[in-house]
Amino acid sequence: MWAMEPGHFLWALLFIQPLWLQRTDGATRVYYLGIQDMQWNYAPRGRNVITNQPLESDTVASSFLKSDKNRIGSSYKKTVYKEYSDGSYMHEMAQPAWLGFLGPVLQAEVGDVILIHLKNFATRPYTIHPHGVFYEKDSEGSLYPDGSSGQLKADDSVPPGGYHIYNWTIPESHAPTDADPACLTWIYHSHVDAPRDIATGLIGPLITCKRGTLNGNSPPWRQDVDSYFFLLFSVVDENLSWHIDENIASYCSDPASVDKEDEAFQESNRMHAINGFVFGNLPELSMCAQKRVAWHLFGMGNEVDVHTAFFHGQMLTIRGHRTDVAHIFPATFVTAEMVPQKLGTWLISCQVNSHLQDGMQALYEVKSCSVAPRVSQLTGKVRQYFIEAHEIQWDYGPTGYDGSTGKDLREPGSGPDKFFQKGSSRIGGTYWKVRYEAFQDETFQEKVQLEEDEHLGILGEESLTYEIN
Ligand SMILES: [Cu+2]
Repeated sequence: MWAMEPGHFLWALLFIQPLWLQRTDGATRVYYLGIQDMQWNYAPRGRNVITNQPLESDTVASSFLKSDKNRIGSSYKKTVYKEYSDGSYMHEMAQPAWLGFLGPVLQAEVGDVILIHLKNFATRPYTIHPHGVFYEKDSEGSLYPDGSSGQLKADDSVPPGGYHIYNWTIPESHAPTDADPACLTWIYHSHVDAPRDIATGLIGPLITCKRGTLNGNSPPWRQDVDSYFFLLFSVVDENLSWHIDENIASYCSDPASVDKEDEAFQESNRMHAINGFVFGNLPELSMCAQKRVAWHLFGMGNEVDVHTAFFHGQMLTIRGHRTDVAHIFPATFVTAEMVPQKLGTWLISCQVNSHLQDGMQALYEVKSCSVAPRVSQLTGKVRQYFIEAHEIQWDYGPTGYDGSTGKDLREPGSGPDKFFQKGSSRIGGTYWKVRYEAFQDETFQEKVQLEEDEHLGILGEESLTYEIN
């Protein structure tokens, strides 16, 4: 009978053990993710929640959301990551409604292992590829000619019906630094054809936290904040989706009339979304006043995906600096912290003009949650300003000359003449504008005149500054 010396057996165990087990001192966090097709509605409330208008009376919102003979409307087939309770993939885990079509929140601490059991229930090959964690070639989930083969290639494309286990770790080299917040914002996404896979819906959030941040619950919860949210700002380009033809066939009433190259058709499929919701349809962003809130913000997409996320009414701290606007670019990950001070319903909007108009807005609610409101402890002065909105004619080139060339701004062919030449179909260099002007008191009779404010031009005449004592 075959037998092994006890000492040899231990040595054998050491070598059988997968490498990732030796690199960690933390928890092993196992996730069962299934890739599933689903129908997604970008505006489940059927109206522009921000303007409180039905779609019919909102021409901008309806250009994206109303289906027609050659328009898809608000619903699209997508393919997304879903989380299941175990390897039977029978019981889908509940997700907060505000997460939209994003995949489940993956969380881990420094020293942990993340094991993703990925099963593909969809009809194309997909993968899962992470940012912010350590992986070997068998767990990268990105298809490109990296010279890997065999078992190291299986992660690069999981076919329909296929299954793969991805091993990711968070070693010290990937840990949040002392200057970082407790948890860093990352993402995961499919990377067979990343732009098309992501536009189809395969993207989700991931955080890596300092040791001791997550509690032992299932799912774990950050102990350092009262609530935390994940927001994806993206002009989701459904024209890139693998399902564009099926969506045309399913939702356009006359699919044959669709010209996929038509710019207006393409624009109607660019959904200016936060977590896949447009025009204030994002639900249940609710938090407590005076409690710590973390916002994990990220962008994805194209050159249009330059976003400035403005949180009305509250302040954010990002990288140790106070701000109320977060800057988000494609594949940019921002961790912002907030302690909401003011109760009520507040707006989150991208401040890029066209994005704001085209629906990239959501509402969040700050509740009292039995914490006594903070007593104001202001010790500074009361600074009172009397400001009048005043119509003026503003000349953009009052000297009449180009300061860099000395030429007349209206000289034909000079370059500036296209802005300053006045004609039957040109306005020229002077425009009616409205400017804030400061007055001495509530009679609004005597203007505040400060020589040093001359450089302000069209800006308000007296700058409003506050000093902190
Ligand atoms: Cu934007």
